[in-house]
Amino acid sequence: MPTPYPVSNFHTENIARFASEVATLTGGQLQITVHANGALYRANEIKRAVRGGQAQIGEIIISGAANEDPLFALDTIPFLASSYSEAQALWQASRSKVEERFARQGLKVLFSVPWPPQGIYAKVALNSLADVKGMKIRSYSPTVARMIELMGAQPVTVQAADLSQALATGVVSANVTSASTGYDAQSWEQLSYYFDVQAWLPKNVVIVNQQQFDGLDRPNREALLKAAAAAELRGWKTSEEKTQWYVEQLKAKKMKVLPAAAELQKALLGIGERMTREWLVQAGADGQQVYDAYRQAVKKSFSNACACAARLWW
Ligand code: PCA
Repeated sequence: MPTPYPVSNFHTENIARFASEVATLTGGQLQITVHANGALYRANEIKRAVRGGQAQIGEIIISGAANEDPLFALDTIPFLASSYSEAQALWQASRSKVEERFARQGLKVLFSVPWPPQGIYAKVALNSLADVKGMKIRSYSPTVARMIELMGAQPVTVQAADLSQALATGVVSANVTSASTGYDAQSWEQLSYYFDVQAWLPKNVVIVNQQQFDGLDRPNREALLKAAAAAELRGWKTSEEKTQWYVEQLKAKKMKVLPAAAELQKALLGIGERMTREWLVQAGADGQQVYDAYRQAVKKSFSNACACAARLWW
């Protein structure tokens, strides 16, 4: 089972526990060997390896495949879902369509877990888009790259496993990610600021090759699904619980953790609005259906007190 992130990351820890539960539930018949940190397949190769059956199961970030289908881009649209409860509502609204898109590629989704909210790391204070103009900013997906372009900066795709090196060698001077990956990459060694923008919560999925899954006997299939359901619940809980801890670690390393300055925030919200509109055009009727279901769910459950108050276009 190839996975992209370090052994000590909470996603990987969750997956290690999933693997051990599968072994227990199947009485040792089904053994999953986790190869973390892009060591077996690089982050951007894992999906193809699972499709081709070179690896039976793997972990990917959904938005890494955003160029293949707009449904894979939904959870990286800035400010569409920027809290855990909104991210959960978005997942409930989109899950069946996302699963169907993976199914078309012969992949079965076992479970999905979000990253903590995404912010911007930089060497210098960022107050407005003028401060990022032309800056080389690290991206991990086509949607993130699009946002960086709209910010007037230059996106450079760097996988998490290569992030520390890219920062150390000056390939990029800023980064878009969570407090979690910022911590894993020891960002304080090169970067001084973390703007805790809380722009979106991208999700990873654990996918299994459908044919390989179908080849398992029934008790083993059921064990896999049972462990997967538990891993999803546990993963969402841990992600949310650990967010503050990660932010505290950045502060302890003397990073300046700040909200985005008002002018920058306004510009980013405008980019979110534009990217939402662009997405709706690309995603067609299916996209509109998911979007409407999500909006309705958010309006119903959070009414006045929601983070979506910032979304002036709603
Ligand atoms: N960490 C991953 C994806 C999003 C996140 O928080 C990364 O930066 O590659």
